[in-house]
Amino acid sequence: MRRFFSPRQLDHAPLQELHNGGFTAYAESPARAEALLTGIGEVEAPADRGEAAIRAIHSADYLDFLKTAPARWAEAGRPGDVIGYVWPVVGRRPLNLDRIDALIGRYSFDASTPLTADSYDAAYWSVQSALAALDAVQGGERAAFALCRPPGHHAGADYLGGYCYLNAAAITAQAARDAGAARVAILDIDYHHGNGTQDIFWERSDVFYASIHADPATDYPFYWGHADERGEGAGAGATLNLPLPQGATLGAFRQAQATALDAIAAFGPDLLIVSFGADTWEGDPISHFKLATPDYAVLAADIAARGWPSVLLMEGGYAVEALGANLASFLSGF
Ligand code: OKP
Ligand code: ZN
Repeated sequence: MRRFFSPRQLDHAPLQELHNGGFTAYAESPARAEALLTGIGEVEAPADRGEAAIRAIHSADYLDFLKTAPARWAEAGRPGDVIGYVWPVVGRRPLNLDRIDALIGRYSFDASTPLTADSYDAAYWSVQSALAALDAVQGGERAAFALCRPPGHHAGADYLGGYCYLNAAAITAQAARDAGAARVAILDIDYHHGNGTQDIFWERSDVFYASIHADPATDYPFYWGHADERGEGAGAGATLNLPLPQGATLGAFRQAQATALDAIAAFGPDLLIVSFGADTWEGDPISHFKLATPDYAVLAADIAARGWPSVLLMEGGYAVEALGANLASFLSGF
């Protein structure tokens, strides 16, 4: 299987994040990518396909914010990376404020996602890796993998959060639509709900979003991913959330994935995009499912058995020592 990654994705390296009330070392580290690479050997660097596909999903003002906020932060005399401390309450007017602290609140939803001078560029190349994988599949490959890092599924059209800045899965789905795929499905099997992807396609019937994740009653991102969220308007029924309790093992996960795959089959996609997270692994430091390394091959085989052309994208996974083996297991099963 062809695999894509750009070394420029390593440049993004926030120092710390706000985690459970204190600052800790940033979990979404460049070391993650290095570890994932050990599991898959040689990778291809993606070509530069430009920003148009990104602009098809993310708003112009948000992209401008991502590029300019680090300089504004420095101009304001702030040390370290851009990080917010005030957020608008839902329903507040989106005032056109100018101060950097107001802007980061407007364009983010948490304090665990610092923005650095290198973040946009690294996220841009993460997206280019995804678009290269899409090109490979459109060129006739059965499946292709992109080592997306930073990840993307928490980023919305105009907000960052959850270590995510640009939503590679959403951008890839839209790029596939624009290239002629009538119906695209996204299967999200990261431990966390992909709130950004859900928001982006919430009212659309042409992109089906199915996610298996930790119950938001107990886990981040809390405000999205409950089972009764099914989409609205034209998108009613085109979102499927399958939350599982902490402690879930392969049996429950595999059954939920079969339910998701059946729903996707009923939808009838021309292309499948998989948001794959290895943070469902039993030893993950910030997550609470109990999948074992060989389980990923089983889950991947179940997906592959459906026969859809598939673009596989990396999302989370924070047990650095196990990432290579878990990714290798997943890709071997496919
Ligand atoms: C990103 B991905 C909990 C802090 C949570 C954010 C987690 C983002 C996960 N105290 N920090 O879905 O793997
Ligand atoms: Zn995750």
